This record gives sequence, C-alpha cells and structure tokens, in this order.
Amino acid sequence: MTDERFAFVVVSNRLPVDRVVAEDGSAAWKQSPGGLVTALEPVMRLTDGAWVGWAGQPDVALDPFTNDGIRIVPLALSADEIANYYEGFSNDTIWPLYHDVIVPATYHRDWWDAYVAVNQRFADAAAAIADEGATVWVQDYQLQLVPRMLRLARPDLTIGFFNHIPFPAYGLYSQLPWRTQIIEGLLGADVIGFQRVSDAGNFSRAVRRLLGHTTKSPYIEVPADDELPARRVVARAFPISIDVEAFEDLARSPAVQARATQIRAELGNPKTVMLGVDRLDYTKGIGHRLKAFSELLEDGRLKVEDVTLVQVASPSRERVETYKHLRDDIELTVGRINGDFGTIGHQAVNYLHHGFPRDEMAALYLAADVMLVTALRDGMNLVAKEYVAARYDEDGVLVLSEFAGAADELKTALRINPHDIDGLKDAIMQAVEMARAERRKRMRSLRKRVRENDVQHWSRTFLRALSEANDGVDRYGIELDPLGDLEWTVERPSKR
Ligand code: GDG
Repeated sequence: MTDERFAFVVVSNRLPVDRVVAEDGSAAWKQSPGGLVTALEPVMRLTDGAWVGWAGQPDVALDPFTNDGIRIVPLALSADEIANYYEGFSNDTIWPLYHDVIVPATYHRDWWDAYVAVNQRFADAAAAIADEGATVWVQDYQLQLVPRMLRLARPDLTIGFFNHIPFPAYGLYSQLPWRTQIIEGLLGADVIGFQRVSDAGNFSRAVRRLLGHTTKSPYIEVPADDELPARRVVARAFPISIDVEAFEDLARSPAVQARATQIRAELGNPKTVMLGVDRLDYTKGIGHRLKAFSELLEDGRLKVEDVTLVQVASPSRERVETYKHLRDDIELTVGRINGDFGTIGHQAVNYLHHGFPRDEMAALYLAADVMLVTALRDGMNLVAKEYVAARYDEDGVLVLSEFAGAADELKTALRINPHDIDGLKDAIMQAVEMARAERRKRMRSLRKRVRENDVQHWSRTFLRALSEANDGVDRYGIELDPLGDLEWTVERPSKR
C-alpha cells in the first residue's frame, strides 16, 4: 500500500481510468469518460484528492499512481470476488431489486458474504489513506456497507454517499434478506444523496419501518448503538448532471457538425432520424421502444422510406445470464423488424452493438430529430441531458419516460409511460409531426434547465451539504461569483 494521506478521497467500484491490455501484453491507462469523473475532477485537483477503486480486471495488484492530476489507488479483486460481489450481488441482486424487479432479483448467501468482505476491503483501503479529519465520498450501490465500516474505523472522517440508481419502494425493498444491514451500512454516512426526491423518501420510509428511527425530511435521527454515538444524518435528492458546457462545445465543433450531416446522408437522408442510446440493459426499455416503432410501421403511420431508428446499444455486463438473454431478445426483434419492413436501401432499425467515442455520440445527437428515452426505471439518465446539451440549434424532440429521474427536471419533454405502447406510439407521432416553433419552445426550456443544473452544480451542492452536516463549516469554500461561475478555494480540513 502507500503511506500517503489525502484530505479528500473518492471511493467507487470502478476507477475513473480503465486498464487496457494490448495484444502484445503491454498495459496502458485510458480515461473512462463518465459523468462522475467530470463531476469530481475540479475538487479532486484542488484538494490533491485520491480515488480508490477497482481497475476492471481480475487479480491485478498495482501501486498507486497519478493520472492527469488525480492520485489513483487501485484495489485488486480476485476472479471469485468479481463473480460474487460484482456480477452476483451488485448486478444480479441489488440492480434488479432497486430497478423495481423488472427481472427477478437473485438472492444467494455466498454472494452476500462476498459483498460484505469486498466492502470491508474498500473501507479499509479508504481508511488507510484518509488524512485526519478528511472527507470521503463513497459512490453507488456496490458499496452500501462502506459508510458504516469506515465510520467504525475512522470516526474523525466526514462521510458522504451517493446512490446513482433508484432506491425502491419499501414493498419491494423488504424482499432483501439483508435489508437491515444495508440500511445500517448507509446510515454510517453524514449525507446520503439520491437522484430523486422519491428515492430519498423511499429510503427514509425503509429506515422508519426497519429501525424505527425518527425522520423529518431531510434529517434522520440515528440513536446511539453499541458501537457508534447518536448522530443526525441527511438523506435528500441531489440530481446528477453532465458537463453541459463541454458537451455543447463538442457539438458546436465543425468536425462534429460535419459528421452529423454525414450520418444523415449515410442513412439515406430520411425525413426523420430517431435515436436511442443505451447500455444494453433491461432497465432501458429498448424492447418497448422497438415494439412501438414496429407497430407504427405495421399500422402505416410511419414509412420505412421516411424514418430510420438508430439504436446504439453499448455492450454491458456480458457475463451475467440475464444480459445474454436480453441481447438475444433485442437482436431477434431488430432482425424481425428489418426483415418485415426493410427494403433494399432502407433499413428500419440501424442497430449498433458497440461503444463509440464521445464526438461520435455528439454527432448522433445532432443528427437525430427525435431522441427516445423509454427507460422502465432509471436513476437519472444522462443520455437525455446530453441530447439537450448538444442541441444548441434549439431543435430536436426528446421523448422521455416518466420512470427516468431526468423526468423530474425535463418537464417540457414529451413524457411517456413506456408500458403504455399506444401512448408511446402517439408520443412518437407527435414528435415526428411537431412544428418547428413548438420544437424550439420546448427545447429552449429544456436547455435552460440543463444549463442551470449542470454537474458542477451537483458536486458543489453535495459537498456543501456534507460540510454543513458535519460542523456547519463550508470547508470547500465553494461560492458562486455574480456570473454564476464556479470558484473553488479549498482549505484543508482542520485537524480534529
Ligand atoms: C447510471 C444510472 C444515472 C453510452 N454508450 C456510449 C457512451 N455512453 C454514455 C452516455 C452516458 C452514459 O454512458 C450512460 O449514462 P446513463 O445515465 O444514461 O445510464 P447508466 O450507464 O445506466 O448510469 C443512471 C447514471 O448512473 C449517473 O448517475 O444517470 O440512471 O443507471 O454519458 O453518453 N459513451 C460513449 N460511447 C458509447 O458508446 N462515449
């Protein structure tokens, strides 16, 4: 390990960089372009912060190193741990349960044991490098036990937790055999952040039902137990976002604009290009979207000569059984739709099962007249916000599921219930036929909202809540100047 100490530590399952091994066996680090990295970068640089996480491959033990100004502290996981803690408990127990059991959640006691053991390792790693009085920000559902483990080891720390996925209603959550341990794990944090107000409400209800603690939003009064003193915990919504300015700059670049024109031309310049961009995940409602689209072709309300649906389905969790079945289902459906409705020269669905660079994503957003976000359940859905950020031309129509967290903010999108196929079909037609003036009006208002609540706003608000929850001191000194720009003036936390 290392004897370095840091005033600010982020802990997440995956590191913000991926270890890429070339064919000749040499390894290199590639920045993973997630919203989380963008969100935390400014504060990481100014605090000389460290990031603890797994490098994405089994049994790779590496020393800490610096990447692009951020200290990276890799944590090794064995192949067994990946199978049980990550693919098992995280992705086949918690993920389906927290997404309203769209597919059944699987409960295995040995997966739980691995989850506890690996969470303890993450907590130990963070405890070992956190300076006296440091702030540790734990990310997401793979690490829900870390806050309490960390507090037990290091009561001097200020601890935050952010849940990137939904928190389910108690009727579902109560299925979990380890429901009390998870709640107790999370309550080790000073501030627990959720995407939506309803997620924070579901969590507080679970705390009342399982532990009987007093809650008065946003506070939860946690009484003393055998190991920890009484504390007040904050649980509330902090809707995550994207780096809006960077995304818009990308979309405005001449190369991306030229590529957007080229994409439309390569599709045969149809009247309408529709787009879906998702990890290939059952939560995203890709099947519902394809069903609505194929029925519109079948009904003759859409013609294959006029409309093309581009569906980017980036590969995800390919070793988990449910995801293998999902891929087969989706690809069978796409094949059927293209077989039934395609002509020589006109493909109904342009299906792409691979990842793309960010500038290609921006070009796709610019090329798309209609963006389809039909998630059955989604913490936020950053794709919806990226589409809005890219549309500096104030054009394009966003069709947005009310089951995505983004629906709380993006009120002038065309809201849909993806289970209501007739309603979804009508919304798609409304989007295809919408007049330019109404498109502009709706997109302007979406853009205003997305600009106001960007990812810098998200991290700043969370860290301010964390400072206040602890001792009322805004130790990051995060202030808005009159123009609304961010100013970060960071003091090291006082020794306590
Ligand atoms: C989880 C929650 C929550 C996708 N394909 C490519 C690509 N992407 C990028 C998108 C977007 C991101 O990945 C996906 O973010 P989402 O929010 O849409 O969905 P999840 O991956 O499920 O994320 C979600 C999020 O965490 C943050 O808290 O919003 O609800 O489920 O940025 O653009 N990027 C590139 N190539 C691809 O092929 N470059």
